[in-house]
Amino acid sequence: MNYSEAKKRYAALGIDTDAAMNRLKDVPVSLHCWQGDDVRGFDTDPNKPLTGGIQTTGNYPGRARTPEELMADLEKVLSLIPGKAKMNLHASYAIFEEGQWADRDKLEPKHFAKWVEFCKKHNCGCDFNPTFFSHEKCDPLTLSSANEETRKFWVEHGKACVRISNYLAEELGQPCVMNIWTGDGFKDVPADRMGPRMRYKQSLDEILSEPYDFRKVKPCVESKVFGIGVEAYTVGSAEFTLSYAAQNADKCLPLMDNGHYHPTEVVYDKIPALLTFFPEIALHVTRAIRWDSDHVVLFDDDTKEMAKEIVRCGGLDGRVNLALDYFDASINRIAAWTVGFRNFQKALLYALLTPDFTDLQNKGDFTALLVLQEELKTLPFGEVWDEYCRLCGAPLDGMWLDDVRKYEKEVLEARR
Ligand code: RNT
Ligand code: ZN
Repeated sequence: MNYSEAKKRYAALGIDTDAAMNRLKDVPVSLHCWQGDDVRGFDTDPNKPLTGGIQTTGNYPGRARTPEELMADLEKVLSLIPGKAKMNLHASYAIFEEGQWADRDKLEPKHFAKWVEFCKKHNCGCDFNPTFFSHEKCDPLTLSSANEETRKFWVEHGKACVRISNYLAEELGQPCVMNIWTGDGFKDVPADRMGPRMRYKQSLDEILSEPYDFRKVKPCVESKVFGIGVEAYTVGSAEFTLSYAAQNADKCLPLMDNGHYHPTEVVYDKIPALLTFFPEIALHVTRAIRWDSDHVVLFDDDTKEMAKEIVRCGGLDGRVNLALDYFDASINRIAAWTVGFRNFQKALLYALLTPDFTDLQNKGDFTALLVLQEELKTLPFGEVWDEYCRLCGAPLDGMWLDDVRKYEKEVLEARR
């Protein structure tokens, strides 16, 4: 089997493989900078604990410790992936000139100038995230804190991030998706569940009162069910963030992370549910094992089904903002980034190669629907994937791991 034979097999089902590849190659998918340094950032002591209920586990050698190292690693990843990457930064990745450190409420666009340079060099846009965790002003709450001074500090951080997102969008000529996620919540049964939510709502209103053009800066609110050490109560629950986004649909989007729901809930089913009401939504693609463990994204059924819904619901036409969100510190971080990005590309390509069986469903021919859906699984997808990698000038499967090993020997091992 080669590509031209595979192309015929798909053509027999009415699928144009060339069109699918050409469609996918320009769809931006955000590459999260935080896989490279275990979510530590540069603006505070990198050895402080990661808070907010998220956790990286493992101590594989060679994590990036400086902006230069992180950019070098990202560059390596960019050379190994097909498709169109967009950068995704957290505010904690601000880059300060000697003696110019600023706290999170005082961050400015200039602290991201080096990242803009990096994105321009690689011809990519940039998404952004305020960092409401791993900081001494988490009490542990941030935007929902009962301490007015603390709450204000974090609101100012959010506003600063709107200005930075605007700068990124202007400089790079692409919209900047700015995701608001806080780990605010409690380990044990709270006395007051409503108060923190009322304050979170007020804080969001205050942050979004900072002027911005919603076509350029796209604030999102990400929900969560629970986190480590925050097991009993999460302020930004699913109902809370979804209601907020629905009530403020002219200025923010809902963001769903597929690690943030109860284990039998599936985000792929929520995609069309939200798109019925929201013109635009955002996703964090991750893999949860038993909890929001943020394992590397696989080419698995969950990811494939998400990609299918994104494609089927017109998500690639700007209705669904796509971002990866995982962090594994137990394996080579470059390989983790690369394989996860490639897997999501595979899932999207696979979805674009899936015939539209809506007619069978509407006719009630569930027998044919089941049979045909199953038979798709053994089509020569690998040939089309290889061709897509060639089209994008990216290495084929089997051809990049040695390169990562070489980089590990030459660059990562020197980081001791
Ligand atoms: C945490 C959320 C959030 C973070 C990143 C670092 O559970 O998924 O999106 O992973 O902002
Ligand atoms: Zn997330």
